[in-house]
Amino acid sequence: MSGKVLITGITGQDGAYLAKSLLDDGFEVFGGVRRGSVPKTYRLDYLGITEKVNFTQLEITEFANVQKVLREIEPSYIYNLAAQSFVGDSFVFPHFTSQVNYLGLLNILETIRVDKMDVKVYQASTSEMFGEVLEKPQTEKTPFNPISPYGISKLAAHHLVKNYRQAYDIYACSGILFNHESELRGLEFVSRKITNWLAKIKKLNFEPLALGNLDSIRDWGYAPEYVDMMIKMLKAENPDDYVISTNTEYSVRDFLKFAAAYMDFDLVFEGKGIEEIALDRKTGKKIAFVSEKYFRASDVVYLRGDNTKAKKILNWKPKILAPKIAEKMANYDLSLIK
Ligand code: NAP
Ligand code: G4F
Repeated sequence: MSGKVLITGITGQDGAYLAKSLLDDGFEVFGGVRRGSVPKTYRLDYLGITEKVNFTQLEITEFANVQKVLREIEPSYIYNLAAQSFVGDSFVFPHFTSQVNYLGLLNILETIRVDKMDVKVYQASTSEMFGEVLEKPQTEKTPFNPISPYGISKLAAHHLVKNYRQAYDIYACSGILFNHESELRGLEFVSRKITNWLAKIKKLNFEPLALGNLDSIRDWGYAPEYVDMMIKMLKAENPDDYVISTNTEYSVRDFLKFAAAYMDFDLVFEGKGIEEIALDRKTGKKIAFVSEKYFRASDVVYLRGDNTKAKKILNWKPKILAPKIAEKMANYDLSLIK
């Protein structure tokens, strides 16, 4: 395969893995990067692809900038991954979150419509749109019921994709991706927060880890497997939306136990609610505790995706599940500490 691809959000977890897969497939990859006071290419550096990417300055909330970038590159494919992607922060920055997550996509789709561009668009939708879930497990047909400013902004963008596909015959599709983690996950997300902090307890004798809702359940997959699915979606003849998930469920407490076990901590939990603590059975040392600080104004407490459609139509099957993901991430975070 070949052709020009624009990835917005290339410096993020998924952007980096996606760029690697597309470069391996022979595509010419352009990456949108917004200005910062320090370089942000560490994930691309880790994958050894920084020199292979064509970088372009992109602030997705600026219509004129989006127009300029699309007109200059004339990509055949756009993967819109740019987002304020941290649900917790969306309660603090709801306006900013909708500007990036909704208006950013509108800027792309409007440019395509006005210029009549021949381009396929992938939009990063999310299981957070299911919110307080109305069905278990969730499928492409499950009604949405978001309960965070992030979920609401992403649902608006999801509807925009459907609208531009229907009204203007633009090839645009959404991947409804459930949580996916990796060694390159941001430190603010619970999986990486756990593995990174436990490694510091193990090797540097750090203080215990503070967490929020340990009972929250997620369907965790492995990010490199999920970006391959994004590519399959744009290779398909017709645009469509797909749930991408593992159809398994684990709690935050489970993930903590998996990562702890890999580091040789045998966790035992004591207390209830915000009094709960996790001790290492062997040493009696406190490893983690619950803190009100990490609870959200409203939290999605159950997500599990039915990936039957993706399996059937795109022949995709995830192999790496939460216990293995926790091990891989724990191993990586231990290796970062000399
Ligand atoms: P991430 O690591 O937070 O990366 C987000 C990317 O968006 C970064 O490159 C960031 O750039 C860029 N960005 C943010 N605001 C921007 C703006 N105003 N203009 C241009 N670029 C901007 O997220 P991720 O985990 O890779 O997720 C990728 C996408 O999938 C996101 O849209 C996310 O909402 C969605 N999603 C993720 C998951 C998941 O579990 N990972 C699940 C479902 C959906 P900086 O480096 O400058 O911050
Ligand atoms: O790791 P999280 O912050 O991920 P969340 O909120 O599910 O969002 C991620 O997945 C979405 C797909 O479903 C993406 F769209 C989104 O961009 C992002 O990638 O939190 C997971 C769960 C939540 O219920 C949270 O309340 O873990 C709970 N949690 C408990 N203690 C914590 C903590 N979350 C964080 N970040 N930090 C804690 O200390």
